[in-house]
Formats: sequence, structure tokens, C-alpha cells
Amino acid sequence: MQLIPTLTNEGGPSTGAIEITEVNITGIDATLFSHNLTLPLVIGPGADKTLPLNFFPNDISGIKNANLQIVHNGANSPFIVPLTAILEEFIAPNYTIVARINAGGNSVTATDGNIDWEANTDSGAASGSSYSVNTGTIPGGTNTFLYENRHTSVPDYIDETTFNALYGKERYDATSGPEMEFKLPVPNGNYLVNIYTGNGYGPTNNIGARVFDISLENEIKGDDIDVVALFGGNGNVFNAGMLSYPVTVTDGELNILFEHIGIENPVLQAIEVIASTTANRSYFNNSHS
Ligand SMILES: [Ca+2]
Ligand SMILES: [Ca+2]
Ligand SMILES: [Ca+2]
Repeated sequence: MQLIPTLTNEGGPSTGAIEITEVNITGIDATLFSHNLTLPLVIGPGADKTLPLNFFPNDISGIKNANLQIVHNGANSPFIVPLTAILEEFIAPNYTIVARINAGGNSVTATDGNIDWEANTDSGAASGSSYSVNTGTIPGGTNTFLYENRHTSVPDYIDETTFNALYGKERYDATSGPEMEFKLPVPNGNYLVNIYTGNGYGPTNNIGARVFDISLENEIKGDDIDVVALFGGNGNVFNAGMLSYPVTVTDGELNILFEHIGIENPVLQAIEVIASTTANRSYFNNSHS
């Protein structure tokens, strides 16, 4: 999951730009939060900048607290923003898995007693019983992600057999043509969208070599996602993880859009959509504005 606070420089032309030199995360649950920002970050007068933060929960439900400390050259430095996340247990009947797609691969029989993973073996426009996708390319080779190197974000119900079957094949979107979008007809309501992703391509297996955005329902949920920065790996070591975003659907169709930002291509290995009967929480508490 990602938190994307926006910082605004409310000063006028006479007060000049604000330069952020440090972004630190402190407090009891600081290790659950991280960022991949390139500093210093300069915000001009009247301008604003987003500050994407990563949040990877641990297995203990409850309230998670940390503080974001922003060191800058303005008057109120350091600026402290409290971060709060609430982890709820992920159990039926409050949660139901409504779609599973093995992007780029064959159907996979579930080993957790839940629904199976649908096939997605056609490049270009493709569809299955739960989804359609407008474009994308499936490479001929097979990825070599190691199960023992999986990021902590990969759920425990993904066993080694399932992991290998899902992550072995992928779907990416070339820069040409439209941006890749999955569409799933679903009843209106609250969902959690899990994107299983990792970089399995040698030439882009280092930080900064592949960066993309993910939007759900026309809202950026994953901003400047760099899967190597998030999940580790480099050279011949390929690590995989999972991104998880809450979303509310109000138009009968869940839209999952992968967008280029100019650094290589978006890539994914699987999608899982979970319906929640509990309301989506606001995971970010910003007492300043
Ligand atoms: Ca494209
Ligand atoms: Ca929609
Ligand atoms: Ca796959």
C-alpha cells in the first residue's frame, strides 16, 4: 500500500522555494513505512509535490503509528506529520475473493481453498470470465523469482507452488499504443486490489531502471513504483512482492490502469481482487495542511 500526501508551499513569490533535505520516519512502527524519494526536493512558491510513502503491514492487527519528519529550509522545520494505519484481520465473512488473474500465464488451481487463478495467455486484447484487458505483451521466457527471496508483502496463502506458477509468467505494456488497463465488472462497493509484481528482466534489475504508476478508478494509488527499490534484488537475484490498494467502485466496473512515466514499462504477474463488506479506512492522518 502507498500513502501519497501532498506538500504545498503556501508562500508567495517573495518567500521563495522550500528545499526538503531530509525525510525521516520515526516512532513505534517506523519500520513498516518507507520511501524512495530522491532528495533534496524543491517546492516552488505556491507549488505542491506528492510524497509517496510505502506501507507494508506486519502480521499483527491493530493500530500502527509513526511520524513523518520533514526537514526543510523554511520556518517551521522540522515539520512532523503523524502516520496512522489500522490493520484488520483478513477473514471471512467480511472479505471475499472475487477475482484472481494469472497475468501472462495459464490457469492455476488454488491451494488455499479459495477460487482458482484465471488464465491470461494472449498478448494484445484479451479477456477471461472476470476481466478484459486492452493491450499488453507476454514475453516468451519464464521468470526466475526465488520463493525464499519473496518480499514480506506476499501473503502466506501464496505457497511455493502457487508463487512459482504466478510469478513465472508476466504481462508488460510497451510504450507504443494505449496504456494497459484491466476492467472487471463488479458490484459497486469496497475492494482491495492486490497487484503481484516484480522485475524479472535482467537489464532492468536495479533501482531506478523501471518505474511506473498504477491507478484505480482514475486515482493514482501507486505513484512512481520501482519494484526493485521496494522488493530488493539486483543482477541475477530477482525478488517479487505484492502491492495492495483499497478502492471504492461506484460505476459497476473496476478499472486498473498501468501507466508509463518514461522509465521502461509497467509489469505485473498476477491480480487479485477482494470484496470487503467493511468500509475502506482512511490510512493517512494528516493533522497539518
Ligand atoms: Ca502501451
Ligand atoms: Ca470504474
Ligand atoms: Ca503470472
